[in-house]
Amino acid sequence: MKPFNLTAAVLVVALVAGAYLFGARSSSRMAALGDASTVAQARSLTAAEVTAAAQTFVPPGKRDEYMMFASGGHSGQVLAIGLPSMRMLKVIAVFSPESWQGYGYGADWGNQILDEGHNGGPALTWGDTHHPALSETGGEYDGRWLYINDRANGRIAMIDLRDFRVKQILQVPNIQTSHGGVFATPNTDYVHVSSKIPMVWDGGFAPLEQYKERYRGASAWLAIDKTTGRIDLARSFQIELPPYSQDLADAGKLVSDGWGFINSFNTEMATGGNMEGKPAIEAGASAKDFDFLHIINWKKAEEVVKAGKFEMKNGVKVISLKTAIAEGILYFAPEPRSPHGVDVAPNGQYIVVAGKLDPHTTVYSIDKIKKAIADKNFEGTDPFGVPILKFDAVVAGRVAVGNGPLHTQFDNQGYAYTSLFVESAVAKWSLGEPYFKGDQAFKLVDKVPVHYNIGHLATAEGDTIRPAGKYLVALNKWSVDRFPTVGPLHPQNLQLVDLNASKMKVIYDMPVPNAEPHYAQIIRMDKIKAWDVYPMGTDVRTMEKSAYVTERGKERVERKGNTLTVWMTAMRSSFRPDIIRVKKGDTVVLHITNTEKQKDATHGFAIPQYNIQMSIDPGETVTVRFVANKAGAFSHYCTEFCSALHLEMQGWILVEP
Ligand code: CUK
Ligand code: CUA
Repeated sequence: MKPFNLTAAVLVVALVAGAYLFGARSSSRMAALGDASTVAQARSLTAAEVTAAAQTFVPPGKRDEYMMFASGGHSGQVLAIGLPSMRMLKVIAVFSPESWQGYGYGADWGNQILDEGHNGGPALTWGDTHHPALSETGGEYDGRWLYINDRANGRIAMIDLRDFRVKQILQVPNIQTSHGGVFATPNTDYVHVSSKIPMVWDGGFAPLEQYKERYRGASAWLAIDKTTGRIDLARSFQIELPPYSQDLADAGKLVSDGWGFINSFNTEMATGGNMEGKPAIEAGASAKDFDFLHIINWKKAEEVVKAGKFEMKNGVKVISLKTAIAEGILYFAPEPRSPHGVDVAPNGQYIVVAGKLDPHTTVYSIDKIKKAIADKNFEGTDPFGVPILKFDAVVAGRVAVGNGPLHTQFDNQGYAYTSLFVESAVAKWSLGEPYFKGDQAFKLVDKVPVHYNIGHLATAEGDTIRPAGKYLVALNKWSVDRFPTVGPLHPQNLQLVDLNASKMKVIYDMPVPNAEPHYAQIIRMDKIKAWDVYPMGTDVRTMEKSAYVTERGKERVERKGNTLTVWMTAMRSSFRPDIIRVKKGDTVVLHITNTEKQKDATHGFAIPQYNIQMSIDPGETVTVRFVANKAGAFSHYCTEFCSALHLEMQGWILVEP
């Protein structure tokens, strides 16, 4: 875009538009336009750019209207980002150690939470977060919990939004790598995740020649404790699936409440072997014209489990494929080859599937699906006996959106927005009735280029029954030329797209320097009710009062045999006690309570020689346990710059030989 000389009139229009957004139309604010005009000219900003700046700028001291939770890909973390400013508010440590938050460096009785999700191999110190899901009440985000899957493993983590910290990591049985989900059902009865690559369930090895017989996928319905947000594996269940690559998934809502939908690809069951005279998986998996949309009646599955028609497999109730078919829990619908995203529209009626090798979105209707099931309108079964609904009987519409459609989101006007990976664009199109009728339905209405190679996209409150419209964020995989070169590994590019006008407009580029965000959800900021200070003595693992809280003045040291236990406090600007004397070989247990009641008064506690680093927030009680197997006079210190005398907040661990 060529910069042009701004006239005052253009600027007024731009700034009024911007100021209106923030509800600030007072004449005192408008009085400074002379300066703004000078700045815009000096920086060669176009009128459109000035408008975009006014739309996205959140003045110092003011707050964003929305919070976006974006996954962090193989950084293993979750990002919290303010909208519309696109300012990064927090990196939430989830599957990878993070030293600022003291996550994975000895806190919580020795990284108890991080270590929860073992997969049977060595301790896992990274993950690949893909799909965050906010908890919902009545089909709307309630701001209580956030769930996220680990695509690298069958793990799922729960983050409590009272303190933005992980409370639970669960290795879901029978799932080696997870992708389908996480999604929450409309009242967070369950969160769902399904396998991506099938695995041998009986824990053992099976040659790939036995792929069809021995390998299986799983759809996991993980029951949520309504007071803690924790996953209760005992009340959870799984449904056995054929060894296809189950891909993304979404929950039904309103008319489709009680149903879940999972895409699949590689229904060819290709296993690769491109140096063994067989096609590579990418070719083998794209041979057929159709794969299968998995349609799961989870309410019925719940009843079947109650009736005892399940087997225990590796600690979880499993409905076998045979039972799922016999009980009418699982149906397939053909979907154009190699689909990726499946997304349920706000009214629950439409289920949108986008296939990367097909330039259309395919829109299924739950009414039609239910009717086809009732009428037994099947075109046959798959090799495992799962009934396949007739394509024409369940499809409401198809929309030619462009090349490489992946994921779809929705606004409050009956429009859908589909990411076009190959085309590097977002397509806006209309849904069918009751939103749009006749030839106005299922029509492409707008397209905006994004930079570049968009994966997911997210709209404000986009997965709820009441999306807000307003903003869309394009999560782009490549940034190519958008930012200064920082070496070959470029940042990802998140772009804010304005949905307030009929034409979509990119208004902000946000380089993401530490992660590959896949999916994101955007929640209204006023729904987040996070704490500034913990109730005194909180154990963050349980959010309850720790048995090891120490009041100021009640600090003490106890020795039992080879174990030295210290009840410590941290307050500006000292630890009490500040000297800890042990013998080489002792087990040292430190219970440290940050007795501050002041916002921001976080202390750190580090013993570098033992690779220990903790972050102790105001009111928090944390425990670290280590064996003092190295003799020496080691200095410990507070890592958080907490006060004018922060540098003095230090002491000794004296390990006598
Ligand atoms: S996947 Cu990453 S762009 Cu895991 Cu949701 Cu589509
Ligand atoms: Cu406490 Cu620095």
